[in-house]
Parts: sequence; C-alpha cells; structure tokens
Amino acid sequence: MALSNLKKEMQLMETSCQVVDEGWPEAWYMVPDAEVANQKCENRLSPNKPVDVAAMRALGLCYWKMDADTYSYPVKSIPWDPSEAADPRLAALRDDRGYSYADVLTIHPDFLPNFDTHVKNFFTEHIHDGEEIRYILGGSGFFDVRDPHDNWVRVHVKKGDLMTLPEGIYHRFTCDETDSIHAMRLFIGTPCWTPINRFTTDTENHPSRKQYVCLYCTPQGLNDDQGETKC
Ligand code: KMT
Ligand code: NI
Repeated sequence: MALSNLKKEMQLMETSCQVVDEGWPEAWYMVPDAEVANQKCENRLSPNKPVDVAAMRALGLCYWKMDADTYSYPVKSIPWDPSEAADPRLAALRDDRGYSYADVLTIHPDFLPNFDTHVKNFFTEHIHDGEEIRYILGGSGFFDVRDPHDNWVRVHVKKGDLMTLPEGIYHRFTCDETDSIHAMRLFIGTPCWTPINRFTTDTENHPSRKQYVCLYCTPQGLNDDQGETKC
C-alpha cells in the first residue's frame, strides 16, 4: 500500500469506528466442562482447535482495536459519561452505536470486595436482553461463548480490546491466571447488569435467545449450505 494510503487508513482508524480483521483476540474451542479443573487456565483442546475471525463474526461478535495507552479512564466502578471520551475512536463508536452509559470495573482480589464470589457469578452461563459491551483497559481474561452446537469458544481478551457479544448469546466470563482485568462496561440506555442464567431460567423461550437463534443458528447462520432463508 502506498504510504499516503496507509496514512489515510490509519487516520480513519483513529477517528472512526471502522472495523478491520486485524488484531482480534485469539480464540479456541475449550475442553468439555467436565474436564475443566481450573476455569482460569486456557483449557484448550489437544491438539488446539483455533477459532478464526470469520467464525467469531458468524457468532455475532464484534471487535474494535482501541488505543488504551494514550487515553485514561476512571479506575473505580463509577458511572462515567461516554460523551466525555477524549479518544476519537471511542467517541465515534459511542455516536454510531448509541452508547449512553459507561463505568469501569477493576476485577482484582485487592480491589474488588468479594472477588471470588464475583468471579464465580461471572462464570455462571447466562444471556442478556441486550448487547454486552466491554472495553479492556488493562489486564486480561476469558469470555466464553457457545457456538450453535453448544460448544464453548474461549476468547482471550486483553488491553485495547473492545468486544461486543450479541443479545441472547450464551456466555460467561472468568479472569485468567493473572487474576487482574480492568474493563469499561458500556450500555445503551439505563444499564441492567442482571444476568438471565441458563438452566435456572427458561432461557430457551426468552425472546432474546429466540432472536439470537434466529439470526445466528439458522442453517444460513451456521453457514453449512442447508438453506437460503434468514428470518
Ligand atoms: C461480565 O458481565 O461478565 C463482566 O462484566 C465481567 C467483567 S468485564 C471484563
Ligand atoms: Ni454477560
């Protein structure tokens, strides 16, 4: 690419929410839950079965690479107005997607009271009736999402990753072995963080789950050429 084009592209990356394939977190299929001795370990299959960007997109995940070095944010879990974003890329995302609320969570044994209980709850499989939007400002952790065949895909998020999980996808979160992650949670409208837990709630009949299945688990969503229709 000519230098001027590269420069233009980099400027566009900085000032807009343009999406690219580069920089996505690494993802892989996990061992079955019965074989998970420590949720904070990678728990890869052997041999490793990677999940590429196209497959992550097919699950409904979205991703933006952010500059978490240049811009700083509050350290506490206090509401923070996304309209104050100094980062033009975050401002563009906010405007494009309508994010109106944000706060910042530091998940670390020294900073989060009842750390173990929180980690246990984050790891309980659930859905939401909206998107889950997380911008990782520091540290790292694992988001696990179910594929349409109910297998776990483990996504290793780290500093600079802004990822969204679509409404209705089965998922869970855990710290990795570093036990430290600092993340911004964004929301459209009045925030609701209450998870709708699978197995203890009739999630299969929840409208958000039905919508997810319709959009991402139909033959077309599965991309296995069994049909043309998409609802
Ligand atoms: C969630 O909803 O599981 C969380 O907020 C986990 C921490 S964000 C990295
Ligand atoms: Ni969640």
